Amino acid sequence: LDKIILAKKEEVAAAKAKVSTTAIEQMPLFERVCPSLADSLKSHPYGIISEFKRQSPSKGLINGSAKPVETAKGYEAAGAAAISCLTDEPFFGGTLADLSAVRGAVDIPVLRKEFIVDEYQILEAKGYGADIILLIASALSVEECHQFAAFAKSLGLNTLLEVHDKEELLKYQNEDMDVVGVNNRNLKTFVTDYRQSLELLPFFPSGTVKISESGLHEVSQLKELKAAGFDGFLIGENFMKTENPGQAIQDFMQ
Ligand code: IGP
Repeated sequence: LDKIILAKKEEVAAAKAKVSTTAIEQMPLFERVCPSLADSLKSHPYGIISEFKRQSPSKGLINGSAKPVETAKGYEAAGAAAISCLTDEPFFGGTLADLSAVRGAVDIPVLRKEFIVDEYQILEAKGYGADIILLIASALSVEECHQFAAFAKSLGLNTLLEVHDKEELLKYQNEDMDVVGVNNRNLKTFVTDYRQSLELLPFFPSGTVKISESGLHEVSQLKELKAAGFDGFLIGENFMKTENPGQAIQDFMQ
């Protein structure tokens, strides 16, 4: 993660030198009103945020031929509550062009899946059509996290806070976070275990909209987590590893 964050800071500095914040604020999508992620999770079966992900550091190439528009349309048609789109290129093979393509293809909320280290990326998220940003507790100080969430709120964006353990949950959670996600992937070992979500459950303040992220591949896991109190799920690889991710989520939810 440290390596990714360092690289990201350089990437953002280069992007800033190329495109001014004023230019981003003038993008046509910048003025949009973003739908609520929490509402969408509640009004869709299982509350699945399905992810467009070509590759990852832990799995390597997952899908070399998937197209963002077709995948996003397939996800929405199957009943996904939201779509997560990776925009990190060096590690995940995603781009801001993917985000624009996904935005143009669907009406459900879209998450810019990115390592946010600077407010500039939050402006970009809005300009390229995202409704939600991700803030990763492990990658940010508590102050940064709160500052970024407040900034996102001022733009009308939803914030998804990602935590890995009880310490992060208790330290980083605040009223500007719309949804909190437990990432079941251990960042040191890359091993996923959905029981991590169950373990953190008692430590959520009541009323928190919460999701479980990563390593989910069985409907039985979703049923168990849902019964325990989770409002939604972030699922990527299980759908992306197939030739037709839209069909895969449809089959999964049947
Ligand atoms: C999806 P999976 O195991 O279903 O493909 O996981 C999502 O949770 C994962 O891609 C993810 C991620 C992240 C990627 C969760 N947090 C932060 C990049 C950065």
